[in-house]
Amino acid sequence: MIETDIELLKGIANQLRIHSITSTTAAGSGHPTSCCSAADVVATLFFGHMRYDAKNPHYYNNDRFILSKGHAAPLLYAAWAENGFIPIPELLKLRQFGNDLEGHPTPRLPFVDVATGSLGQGLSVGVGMALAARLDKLDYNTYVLLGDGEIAEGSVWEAASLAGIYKLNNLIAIVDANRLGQSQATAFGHDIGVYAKRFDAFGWRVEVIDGHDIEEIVEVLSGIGLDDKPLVLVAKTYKGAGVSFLQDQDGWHGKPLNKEEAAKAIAELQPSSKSGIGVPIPAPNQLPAPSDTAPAGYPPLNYKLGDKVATREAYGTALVRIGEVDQRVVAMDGDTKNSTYAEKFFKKFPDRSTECYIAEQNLVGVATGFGARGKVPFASTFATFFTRAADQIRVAGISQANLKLAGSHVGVSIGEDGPSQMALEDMALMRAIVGSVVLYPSDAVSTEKLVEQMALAKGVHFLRTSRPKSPVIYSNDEQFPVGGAKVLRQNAGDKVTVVAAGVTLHEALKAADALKAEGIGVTVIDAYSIKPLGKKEILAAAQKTNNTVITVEDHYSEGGLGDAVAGELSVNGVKVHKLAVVGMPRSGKPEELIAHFGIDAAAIVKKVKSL
Ligand SMILES: Cc1ncc(C[n+]2csc(CCOP(=O)(O)OP(=O)(O)O)c2C)c(N)n1
Ligand SMILES: [Mg+2]
Repeated sequence: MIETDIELLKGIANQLRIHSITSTTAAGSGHPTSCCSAADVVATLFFGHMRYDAKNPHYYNNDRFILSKGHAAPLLYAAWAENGFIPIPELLKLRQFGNDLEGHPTPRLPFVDVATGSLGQGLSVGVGMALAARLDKLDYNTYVLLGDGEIAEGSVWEAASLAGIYKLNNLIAIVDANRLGQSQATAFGHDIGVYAKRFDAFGWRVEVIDGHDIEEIVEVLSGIGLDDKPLVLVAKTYKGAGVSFLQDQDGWHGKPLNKEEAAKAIAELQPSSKSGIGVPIPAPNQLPAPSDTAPAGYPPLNYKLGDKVATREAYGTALVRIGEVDQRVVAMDGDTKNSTYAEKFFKKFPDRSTECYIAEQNLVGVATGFGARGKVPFASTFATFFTRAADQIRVAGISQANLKLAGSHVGVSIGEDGPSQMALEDMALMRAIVGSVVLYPSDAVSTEKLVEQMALAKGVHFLRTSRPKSPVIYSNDEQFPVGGAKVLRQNAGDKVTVVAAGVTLHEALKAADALKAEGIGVTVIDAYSIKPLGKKEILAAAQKTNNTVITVEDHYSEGGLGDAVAGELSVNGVKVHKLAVVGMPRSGKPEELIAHFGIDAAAIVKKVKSL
């Protein structure tokens, strides 16, 4: 037990304020006043309360800290400088090109687990981390610092709800209730009882405190884990606290001080500032490390050619098969697990499964949190509902998160449920995510093999699965390297190359058979890897068919397979004719709909003939 020195913490808080001001003044931009309001909380957490190895931010049993209000990045950097991790002069390189002290935190920095700054996402990640700690029987806590303006985001309440449901008493939220947002006061200003009531209703233990009273902060933090609820500190603070001409003033959000103002502010803070260097930081407990090794291999597949299996079902089967040999694999779903078939995993491995209920932004954030703790998280729902979490997925890309998304029920081929359930924009979204991999299998074998690779590789992966059953067309030992494509039909004299994936691949094969009977040869390619695209295979085939390609996809014509092929191969002179869903979809039988939208075998035959 390290004795708490209140005066020292007050001094460190002022030192953090000074760094926040000097670094943003040097950068000429940033959010010094947002740092000042939270400085007392951060000083208390980092210099005596949190248990962590400041030399090894990745240590698996370190307490985690998520700066959900990421614009206060200079404050976070100041804490990691005062604890000795960052050389203090480095702080003056804030926001400079080539320096990792970016405007908002990113995991380029070893003490940042996930990128923040798109407000409203940190608490979801914290829920994932708190669940991971529980699963791994580790005793680290997860602390999430939020702004009062920030908690207007619905995703915050999705996370708050799940934390309450799962009684995450290893999760601590701190709301920096400084009354102000960016352009004006928050809706509730300093009427912070409103926040207290809300968190209480979501199943949290609530402590309303003076966020500048270190004694009080220390006191309430000592109550962590005493009951079975997550804890929130609703901290009444002042934006710009500690500097007379900034404190509680509107109009200072996101503004650095000029040199004279900075000097004036520092003159006020300096006399009572203290260095954190050398202040003892409580060590984390030494507990057994969680399993972090990838399996040497996977149990074999056992499909028969022609078996009718939906790719969504093969996904569930695959998850169980890889989960058997890989303890890192965890699954979560948004109350669709009987449709996505994640329920197979949920039944087999309940401890490694998290029902996130119907809250897709939080679903993705929770998965990102698990990924940041070394798990291989597979999150599933209807593909179209992942588009609700577009921003979380985008930020996962920036975080270089290890995130596996499986979206089912894609395209018009879901049939009767109608347009609101059909994913027709998902490939466009997922392809645009930085560093993403987009996979679109057409049969059970390719699905299973692609899920294996998703588990083994790092990064954001999206698997697009279909509702209808389709025949197994590959043998159990076929390999599907990411970035490849399969040439399924090819003969000398073929007139055109048809590139398809998922349900339309089967239509392309039917079309090829029909055309063959009429003496017209076409090459058929399975583009199971949409990003990276199997460019080499497609180009080689196209060059043998007069550089003419037809793409067929159960997706809108914008941003999907056709655009991927055209975008990659136009420089090679390949002409791409797109068959895709155009116009407003509606309910109907899958066969009716793929015929109506011109992506079935008959439409392919017609297009080939027209060329
Ligand atoms: C999702 C999202 N919307 C808008 C912004 C722009 N923005 C950055 S900070 C901010 C105000 C935040 O207010 P608050 O959460 O109270 O933080 P404070 O600076 O007061 O601590 C806004 C609107 C953002 N970063 N993310
Ligand atoms: Mg605020």
